[in-house]
Amino acid sequence: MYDFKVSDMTCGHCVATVEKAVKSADGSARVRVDLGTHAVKIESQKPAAIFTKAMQEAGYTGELLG
Ligand SMILES: [Cu+2]
Repeated sequence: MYDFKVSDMTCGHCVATVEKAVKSADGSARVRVDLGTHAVKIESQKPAAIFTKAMQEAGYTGELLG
């Protein structure tokens, strides 16, 4: 489980874009987004770096908290 904070995710459209980016990096990842706290929790066997990169490419700054 990776805990990301995506501070520049501000609306439902951002949530959809971030979710899509996560799924494009790992199609079997499970992702839960809380817009209020800018939290993006990802369950995946793949390394966290691929999600950081995918979010960056989608235009968002994903900060890995743990
Ligand atoms: Cu938005």
